[in-house]
Amino acid sequence: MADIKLTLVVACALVDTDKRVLIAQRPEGKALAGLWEFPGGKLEPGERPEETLIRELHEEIGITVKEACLAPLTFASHGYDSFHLLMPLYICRRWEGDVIAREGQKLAWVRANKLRDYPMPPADIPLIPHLIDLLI
Ligand code: 9L3
Ligand code: MG
Repeated sequence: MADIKLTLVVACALVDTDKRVLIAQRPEGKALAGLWEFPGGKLEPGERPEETLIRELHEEIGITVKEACLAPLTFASHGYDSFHLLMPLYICRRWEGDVIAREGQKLAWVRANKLRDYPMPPADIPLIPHLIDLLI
């Protein structure tokens, strides 16, 4: 089998006190524009997944998260033509600061059993049942 590029991305289910989950719409001009995703992004060289998530959550939605408040929940995996995406999903219920769309993206707080109403990238869709089991 030919070598295939493995891309590591980390994502977070941010859960509020009403058990709603934050999703963000990918902006125009980016890959998968218009689809709704659990916030996160690619690991930079040398980063641990938790460090990536803390950085991305601050960059994208302005919040400060302590590493102890990030708990791993499951993994997503999806094979594209030119790379394989592996994406751990963390859950976070405590953070500091207000959630704000720092990149102009649309944000939505959604109950886990309504997440299927939002078109998502293929890697994110199989994560929904895990969130339903946990939160509904
Ligand atoms: N991706 C999929 N679901 C997510 C995230 C955060 C990312 N919840 C995919 C989209 C891109 C790749 O991972 O193919 C890298 O994401 P970005 O760096 O373009 O945000
Ligand atoms: Mg991102």
